[in-house]
Amino acid sequence: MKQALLLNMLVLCCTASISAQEIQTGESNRGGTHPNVLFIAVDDLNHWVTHLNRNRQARTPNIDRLASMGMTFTRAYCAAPACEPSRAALMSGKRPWTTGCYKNGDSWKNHLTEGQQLSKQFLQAGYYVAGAGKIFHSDQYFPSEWSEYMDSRGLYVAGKGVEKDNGYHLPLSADLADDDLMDWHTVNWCIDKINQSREQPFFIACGLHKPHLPFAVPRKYYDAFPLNEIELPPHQENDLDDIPEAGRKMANPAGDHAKFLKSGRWKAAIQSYLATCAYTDMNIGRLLDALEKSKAHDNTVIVLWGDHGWSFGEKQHWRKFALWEEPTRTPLIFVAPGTTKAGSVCEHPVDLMAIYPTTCQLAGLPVPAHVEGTSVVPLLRNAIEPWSLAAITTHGQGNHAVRLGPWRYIRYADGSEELYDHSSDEYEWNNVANRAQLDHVKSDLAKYLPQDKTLNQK
Ligand SMILES: [Ca+2]
Ligand SMILES: [Ca+2]
Repeated sequence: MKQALLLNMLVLCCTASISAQEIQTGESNRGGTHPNVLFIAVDDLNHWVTHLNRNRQARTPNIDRLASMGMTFTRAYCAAPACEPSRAALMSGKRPWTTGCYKNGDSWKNHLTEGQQLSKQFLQAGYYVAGAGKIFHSDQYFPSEWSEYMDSRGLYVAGKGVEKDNGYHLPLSADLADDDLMDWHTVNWCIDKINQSREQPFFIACGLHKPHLPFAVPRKYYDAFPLNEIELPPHQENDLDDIPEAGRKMANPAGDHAKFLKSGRWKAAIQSYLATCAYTDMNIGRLLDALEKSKAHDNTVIVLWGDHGWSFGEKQHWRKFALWEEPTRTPLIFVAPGTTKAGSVCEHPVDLMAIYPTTCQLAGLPVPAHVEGTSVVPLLRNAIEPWSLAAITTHGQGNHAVRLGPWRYIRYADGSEELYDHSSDEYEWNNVANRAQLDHVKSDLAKYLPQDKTLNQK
């Protein structure tokens, strides 16, 4: 095993100028070149975590604990507001407009090149690379890109006895135990891998399925959020009036929103999401506790991300699948011993394309040429480092949002636009795209969109 590692590392040295003397194992390496990596992917976790202050009802002490160990990004955005394209972009390092994987159903394996994904980069460098749960859409993966992957047969993604499309609340007739959900076992499996003794450093990817629908978790998590205390998110009933047709179509007010107004269960849905996030937070806490007790505790880079945001009736929109702040923003936390300071906060907008190159750089690995994102290691060292890169989100061919400084600029495939100024409008209620004096802002932000004009049209 050691020989294979050294051989891999020597091959790597030719391209990355890493000397063989620098190769150390995950257990003994303190602040060395190749730390372990704990990579935590959370499905459908929006910015309702306590430390981001978007929703004061949120209770996520363990995610907040992780944030306090390193740097949290307060303005982190997905590359695409849906599971499949978001994860395909993040893990491949290539944007939707490069791969053509734009939406759920665009079978990601047909759009990516086997051998290019982030985990493979660590495998090639001699790491032990383990995956569990949902890293890519539908828990699929290329077996050649992992040392091993958790066998999830017999486990219940939605919860034992819960229908996959059960929706927004635990059925009144049912109850669940913590271990009736797959995430419990995913975390157990990852803890086992953290504690196994081996010569190489590890890259362990823990893909949690919650808080994705159905919002069904053990009843005790609901008890922490009494329904009569639940508050609706800030919203305006006429918010869509200044939004172009393409945006109103994405909002789809006649869909989920009309149903919730009719059923009167808007607050119940929010209660259920908060409860489901609390279950997820509990699992993340177990993972962190195990890491802290392990030999890897002081030499492990931790990255946590959600694959996109979630709307709860803002703009009469529900779920992801749109280009505004709520469906695109997600937690992003890096803990990197020797690089990040405990409790640091970065307010520059960044997108999740940064994860591939940043994780490689923190681990002392080369960043492959195909990777389109930019490493945020300079920001991890200094949160107020000048930063001129924008965060970009794409939803279907030709529809993009650009986030830079206080601005969000949306341009749809038909050329229609929205512009929001977060310095005075953090909920994006006032579309100022038609103000002539802001034309220069729109044209500055449009420069970040694909230069090939066919990619900006449908
Ligand atoms: Ca998702
Ligand atoms: Ca509006």
